[in-house]
Amino acid sequence: MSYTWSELLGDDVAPEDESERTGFFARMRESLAKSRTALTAELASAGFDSSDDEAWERLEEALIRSDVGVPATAELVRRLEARGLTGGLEDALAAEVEELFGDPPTLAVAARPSVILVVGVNGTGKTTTIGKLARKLHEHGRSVLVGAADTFRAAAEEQLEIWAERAGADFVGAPRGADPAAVAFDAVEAARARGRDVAIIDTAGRLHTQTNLMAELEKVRRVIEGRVEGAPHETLLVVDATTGQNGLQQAKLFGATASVTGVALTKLDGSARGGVAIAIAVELGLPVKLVGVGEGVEDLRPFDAGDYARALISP
Ligand SMILES: Nc1nc2c(ncn2[C@@H]2O[C@H](COP(=O)(O)OP(=O)(O)OP(=O)(O)O)[C@@H](O)[C@H]2O)c(=O)[nH]1
Ligand SMILES: [Mg+2]
Repeated sequence: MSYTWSELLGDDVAPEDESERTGFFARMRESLAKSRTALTAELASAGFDSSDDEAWERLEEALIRSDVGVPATAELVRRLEARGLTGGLEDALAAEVEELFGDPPTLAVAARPSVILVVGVNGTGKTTTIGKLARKLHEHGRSVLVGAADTFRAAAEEQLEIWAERAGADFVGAPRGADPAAVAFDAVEAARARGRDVAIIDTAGRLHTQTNLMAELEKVRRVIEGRVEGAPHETLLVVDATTGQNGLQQAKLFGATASVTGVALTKLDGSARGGVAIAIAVELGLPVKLVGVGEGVEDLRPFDAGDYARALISP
């Protein structure tokens, strides 16, 4: 059974639309088809003989080609060898992949207001992910406010405002060119004054190498920290799965400078590099909390390691 929104948010009740879940799993399987083919086709056709060194090498190569990365690949192979393969390779591999992710993720939304800061490189899907998340939080009984601290890109504000409307969320914005930290301040302050449950702060896309923009992000964070105790409760890094190892590199650098608490992995659809989730979890120890498989509101879900492993590996 898939990990539910209620579980991610720490709710007691678990009302969950079954068709939404199975639909998402089907889309995730579809999304990971390219990665899965790269990973399993060769192995399945040749059959896997665990006494054959070349078979192990082929497995390693296939994992690395799917952007699982060298350290996580070595770890998976080590675990598979230790397990002593008796049944099929795919089932064993899927089980080990699931195992690697450890405990299922949670999203810290208990405090009122809880502040979620969303960061990442340009075009990875930050604003879209915020829109989808705001809508889900709303469906789960949370009052939400979104703040457009992306004052850099033309139309960024309108884009978020449209999502806020769809999600039944309050919206706080500012004219283009305004100080992002001032918008973050206003948004968090408004969420507090109005007693909203969750404030989500959108930020402009930036490269981890743009030191001035990283400093700006630091200022946004400091302002949030100063307004609400314990905030930001989450700093979500949005990573575009199609960028593979480059996405991993982003996560490494953002993780180090922006105190990231978790990753939202978007665009698994159309990526042959779906294995990057494993690299992020193993190499960085960062929990993948959300996955996106499309542009629609139902295309974002809590990360479920078992579903992911099956979608990535099982034929
Ligand atoms: N296929 C697919 N497209 C996505 C997904 N998530 C977001 N997108 C699309 O990616 C594009 C960029 O999304 P945005 O949400 O604007 O990205 P952003 O990170 O806010 O971009 P900047 O603010 O410019 O840095 C849009 O066309 C989205 O619809 C996903 O999971 N799958
Ligand atoms: Mg944006």
